[in-house]
Amino acid sequence: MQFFTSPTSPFARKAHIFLIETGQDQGTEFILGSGSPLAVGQAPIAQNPLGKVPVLVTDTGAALFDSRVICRYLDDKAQAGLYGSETRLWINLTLEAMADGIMEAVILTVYEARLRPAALYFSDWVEGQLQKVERALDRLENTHIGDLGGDLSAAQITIGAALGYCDLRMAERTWRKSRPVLADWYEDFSARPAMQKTNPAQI
Ligand SMILES: N[C@@H](CCC(=O)N[C@@H](CS)C(=O)NCC(=O)O)C(=O)O
Repeated sequence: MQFFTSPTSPFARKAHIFLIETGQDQGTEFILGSGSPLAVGQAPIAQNPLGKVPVLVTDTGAALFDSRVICRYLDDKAQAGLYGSETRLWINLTLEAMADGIMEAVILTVYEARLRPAALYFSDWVEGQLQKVERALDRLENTHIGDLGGDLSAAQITIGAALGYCDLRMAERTWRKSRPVLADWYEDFSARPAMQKTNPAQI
């Protein structure tokens, strides 16, 4: 398989953790490729016309995106059961959607600061994106810690990748301060070798 990735992309990190945790990283070719809406750069546009990473090209040549499709594929291929069934399935999918939403909101603030001309920087809009993140983190702290327990799951991996991205891009918001239970959970989860190996601070 080929995996198009970028070291700082939280979506790519999520899929990379799935690759490692399902034992499919060995033998997979990792190809760096990222761009932005303003400059395609090394983005894998031949494989994904949207120009986004991650993309997984399977052994039969199918280009899979986005990260949710890739993660489901890897789970299915390895029969890893990371999504579970019945009630667990819907919890895992919902928490994956919440994690993706956190990542999307933070990325939008990064693009706003990096790509938009300074004179057009829209601070209220940025704050609105960060409020989405704050609300989602509160929901995790107050409602979903129980859902993050037990055997390794898609919910754990995706929330782990999202919290890692909060540390990378919005550290000044000190998300741990009012969320001690989530912070403890994340500290434990971060010790997993797959989290360590994909930590953007160490790549
Ligand atoms: N929904 C997509 C989001 C992927 C995404 O936004 N990737 C970013 C990097 S974190 C990207 O490649 N952006 C380039 C662009 O928007 O042109 C997924 O889950 O994979």
